[in-house]
Amino acid sequence: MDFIRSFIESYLPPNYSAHGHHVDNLIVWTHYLMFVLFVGWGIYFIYVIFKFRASNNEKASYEGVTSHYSTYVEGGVILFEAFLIFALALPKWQDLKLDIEKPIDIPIEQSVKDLRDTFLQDYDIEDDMSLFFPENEINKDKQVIHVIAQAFNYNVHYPGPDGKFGPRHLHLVNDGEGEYIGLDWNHPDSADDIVLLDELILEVGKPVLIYLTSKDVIHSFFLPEFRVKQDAIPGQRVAIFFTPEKTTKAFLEGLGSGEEFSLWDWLPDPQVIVYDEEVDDYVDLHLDFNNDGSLDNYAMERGEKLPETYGRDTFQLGCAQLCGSGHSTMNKGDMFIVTSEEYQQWYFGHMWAKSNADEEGDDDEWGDEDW
Ligand SMILES: [Cu+2]
Repeated sequence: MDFIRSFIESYLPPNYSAHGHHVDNLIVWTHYLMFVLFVGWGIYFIYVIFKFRASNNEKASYEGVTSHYSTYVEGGVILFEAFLIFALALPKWQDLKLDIEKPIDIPIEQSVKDLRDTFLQDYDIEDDMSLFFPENEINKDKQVIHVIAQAFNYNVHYPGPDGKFGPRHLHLVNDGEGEYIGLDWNHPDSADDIVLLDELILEVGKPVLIYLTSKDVIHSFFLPEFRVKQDAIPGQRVAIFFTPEKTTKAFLEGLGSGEEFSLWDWLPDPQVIVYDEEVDDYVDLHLDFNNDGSLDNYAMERGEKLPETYGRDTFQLGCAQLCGSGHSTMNKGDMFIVTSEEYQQWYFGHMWAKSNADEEGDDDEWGDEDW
C-alpha cells in the first residue's frame, strides 16, 4: 500500500510543522480505505454487469440476494471508519485543540539582551532601553498572536514583549484610516503592540498559539505548509496551535535556485524620515540589517519577485472559505518564518520607526504606514 502513500504525498504541499505528519497520516489512511472500496466496488460492478446481463437473465429475479456477505463488508467498513475516528483523528484533535498548555513565563536569555544592546549601539541610540523593550517585559514559551479576519484581509495583532494585547474597541474601527481592528493606541498595553496587514512573522521552532476570530463573515485561515486550517467565526475566538519547523530562508534556498535569501530585502523597510540640520532637508533613515550598504527593498513586489528569484513565493496565508467577491484576493498574505535573532531585529525595527514617528508627532504621515 506504500504506493498510495507516496502518490498522495507527491500531491501534498511540503510539511513544515511539528504536528503535520499526523494530518497527512489521517489523509493517507482514509485513502487506504477508499482504495480498497474503489477496487472492490469496481470488480463487483463488472461482475454484476457480466453475470446479470440481459441475454442470460430473460426473467427478473424477485428474490434478490440471500447471502450475508454484503452485511459483513459493511461491518468491516464501519470498523475501519471507527479506527480512523477514534484512533487517528480524535487523539490528535485532543492534542491540538483541547490539551494546549497555557503559555508559561520563561526568563529572557542573556543572548537576547546582548543582541538588543548591539542594536542600540549600532544605531547610535542613547534612549532608554525601555523605549524599545518595555521594562515589564514577559517572555513566554509560546508565541501568542491574535488574528482578526475581515473581508478581505487578515489583521495580525502582536502583544509585544509585555505580553499584553492593547484593548480593541468597535467604536475605534475606521477602515478608511486603516484602523481595521480598532486598537486603542493610547492605552499603555498598546505601546509595544504591532499590527500587520496580511503578513505573519513567526519564530522558527517556537510553538505558536493563535487566537482567531472574524469581523464580518466566516473565513478559513489556511497555512497549507503547516497543516493549519481553521474557520474564523465572528463572535468566537478559536485557538490554533502549531510549531513551525523551517525558516523561509531554508525553504527558498532549498528550492535549488542557488540564490541566497536575505530576509531584510523582502520585509517592509522600517523607514524613519527625520530633519537633518546639516543638509537642511528631510532625510530617509533606514535599518540596514543586511549590512551590505544596499537599501534595495522588494517588499512591495515580492509577489512577483520571490517566484522569479527562487521559483516560489514564501509561505502564504490563505482563505479556504468562499467569503465573498474578493475571496481569491485573501490568498495574498505572506508568512515569514525567521530565526529568533531576526525576530528580535524585526521587533526592534518596528519600535525604532515608531519611537521616531512619535517624536516627530506625525505618526500618520511617516514610518508606521508602510509596515
Ligand atoms: Cu475569506
